[in-house]
Amino acid sequence: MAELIAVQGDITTQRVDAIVNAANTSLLGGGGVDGAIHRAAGPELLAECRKLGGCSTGDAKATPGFHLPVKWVFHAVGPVWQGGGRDEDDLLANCYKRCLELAKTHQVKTIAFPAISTGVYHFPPKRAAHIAIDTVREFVEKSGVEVVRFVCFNAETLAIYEQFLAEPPLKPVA
Ligand code: AR6
Repeated sequence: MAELIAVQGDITTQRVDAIVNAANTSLLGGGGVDGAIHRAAGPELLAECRKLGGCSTGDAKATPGFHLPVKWVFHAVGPVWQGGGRDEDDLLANCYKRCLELAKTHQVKTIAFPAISTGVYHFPPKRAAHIAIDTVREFVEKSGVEVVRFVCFNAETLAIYEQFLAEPPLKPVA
């Protein structure tokens, strides 16, 4: 059984095989997690991202971690919250699913996720945490990932994740 844990901290200092970036469709950097990851990885990351030709919302693409203490960065593009009627839930879930598929491809055993879309994209944090945890629970075993770390930037987000992780899964875990 994979271990799912929540911690408070900065995703750029996590020592895991892969960290996930909350990117935008250009994949050319931004603020928040994206800015922090690009600063810590160095300019090689932007050069590599330029080769990827952008990324659709709900999808994710992999690059090396360069100066980060990780082998991989999975750049996921979460949806901008527009009230919930624009397929935002499914697009957010797909980010987590795609990252676990990339983890399988690259034989990643430990991965850290930020709370995708809950910053400047304004996805409601509790709703986003439920989707993150449910989706990871659904796909983690087939991905081969052994440890999933949800990295929360503040104590409020950590409290939400800790509460939801303590609840039994809605769907039985395969
Ligand atoms: N480590 C972990 N979590 C962080 C960090 C960090 N270093 N910095 C911020 N957070 P956001 P989004 C939290 O805005 O909503 C960028 O400009 C933050 O508190 O980074 O998906 C991209 O280029 C929040 O809970 O991502 C896109 O244009 C969460 O990470 C856009 O923002 C996500 O906040 C993506 O917006």
